[in-house]
Amino acid sequence: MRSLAVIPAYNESETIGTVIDGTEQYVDSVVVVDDGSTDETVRKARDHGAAVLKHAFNTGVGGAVRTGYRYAIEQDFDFVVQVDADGQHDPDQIPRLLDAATDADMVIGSRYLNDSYREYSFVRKLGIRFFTEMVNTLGGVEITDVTSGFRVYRVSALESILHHSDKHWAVEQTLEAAQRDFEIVEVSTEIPTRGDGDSQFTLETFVLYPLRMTDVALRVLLFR
Ligand SMILES: Nc1nc2c(ncn2[C@@H]2O[C@H](COP(=O)(O)OP(=O)(O)OP(=O)(O)O)[C@@H](O)[C@H]2O)c(=O)[nH]1
Ligand SMILES: [Mg+2]
Repeated sequence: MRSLAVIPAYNESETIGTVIDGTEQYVDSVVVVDDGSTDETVRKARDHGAAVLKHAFNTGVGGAVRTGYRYAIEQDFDFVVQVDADGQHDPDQIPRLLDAATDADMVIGSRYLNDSYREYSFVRKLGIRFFTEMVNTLGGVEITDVTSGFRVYRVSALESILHHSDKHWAVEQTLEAAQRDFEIVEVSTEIPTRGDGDSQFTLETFVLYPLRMTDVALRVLLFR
């Protein structure tokens, strides 16, 4: 069984090295998907021994992880471990996620199965709860943290759920998996709030979030 860590990264030069160092011990290969960074992210990733796939311009987290999934499919890996480059995901939890993947197609590291969700802002928590409920209701599953990016996938399952959205990938992908009756399990992982760098959540993202999510849900339900 070969595992590949996919690390989406956009201007994360402060943290990328530590994340790679922590991750590589638990997987067979590490690929950083550089999403058009303008800082030292690519050089640091290479210095720390990761393979780097570069987007010519910034696409958003969804676009970055999709590039990583395609690479995993092309290179015949069995499992993908998805880890953020900003240091919010503790690589030492990877073995627990991989263990859970023995009997599952998708493993989500949930901050709602411990107290770490409490650190997030009210609006952020509201968003997470809303979209988690949406996926649970529409997909007939019972998960607690649909927007978590700390995940493991069975690559054979990934092929049929490749999301289309560049920004709000998690809802689309998880709903698709739920509708196909893929086995989705969650593992409790502490996910502290971001330390360094800029978040994908800008004011614009917050305002457009509900519209984009509704769009994504309709697309999955009606057209896929
Ligand atoms: N901000 C941002 N991150 C990106 C982008 N493309 C890839 N990423 C990477 O995707 C991962 C998740 O992005 P984050 O901004 O940390 O999203 P988040 O963890 O949901 O939000 P925070 O809790 O505010 O950090 C990080 O490793 C980013 O470096 C992008 O266009 N914008
Ligand atoms: Mg983050």
